[in-house]
Amino acid sequence: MSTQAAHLVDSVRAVTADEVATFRKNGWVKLEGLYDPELSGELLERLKVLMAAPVDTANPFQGAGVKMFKAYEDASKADELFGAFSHSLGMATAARELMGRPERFYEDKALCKEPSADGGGHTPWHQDFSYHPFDRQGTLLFWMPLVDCPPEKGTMRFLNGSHRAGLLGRFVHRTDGYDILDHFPDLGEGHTMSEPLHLKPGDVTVHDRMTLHYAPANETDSTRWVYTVSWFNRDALYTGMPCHRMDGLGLKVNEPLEHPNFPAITG
Ligand SMILES: O=C(O)CCC(=O)C(=O)O
Repeated sequence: MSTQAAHLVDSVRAVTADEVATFRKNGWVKLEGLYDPELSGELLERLKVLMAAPVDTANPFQGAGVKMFKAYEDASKADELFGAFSHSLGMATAARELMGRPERFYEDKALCKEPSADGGGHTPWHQDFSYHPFDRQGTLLFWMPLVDCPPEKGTMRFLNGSHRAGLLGRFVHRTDGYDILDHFPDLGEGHTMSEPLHLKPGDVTVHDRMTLHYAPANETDSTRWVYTVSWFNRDALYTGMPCHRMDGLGLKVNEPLEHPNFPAITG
């Protein structure tokens, strides 16, 4: 990797005490200018190349044309800049500071939402946690637009404080429009909804994967290019729940997820 690229990766700044407090209180936080916007421009060019190439259709999430967004997993394995950024000490440190405990790298995924005029839809209200085989909480996700993202491009909204609401179940698979807030209408009354967000390249939202969130459809005329990196509690034990990320890796139920795919990144 060039010196300039390494310099861009090193641009990840420290999170502040106020940001940590907001994250713990609301279950999410906006981090303005977490890293140099020049890095997002570089990542965007590389992502476009990766996603233009034929994809591994055996992986149901790799480039699958789901309506909420087009997902591309593991750019970190395909491209050294994505690898260096997603696994950087700066990101690992931010994850640890926000969650208040050591974290392990989990996964990276691009989520590209097409304009609604081209068939892109909204991402329904959900919690992420119930889709992953961890025996304990402490997972978080960095959501990083690689292009300017005003609210109408589909930035996420959160229910403040809902990370303490408990595990509420899976709803995203439903095709009848019924979502988690229809099932638990009181939730929407007990928690205020975050304001619409305008994120610029370099800005990030981070959410606890217990926090309820959704993203509206992209009402602009260009793709919402977003890159995400997530982390999980380093003490978590594997539950054995089927998950394409873990299946076939030889992990043992009730044991830590010690595997090169999930490194503990320390300074
Ligand atoms: O990007 C989106 O539309 C939703 C993403 C999301 O729900 C997540 O990353 O947990």
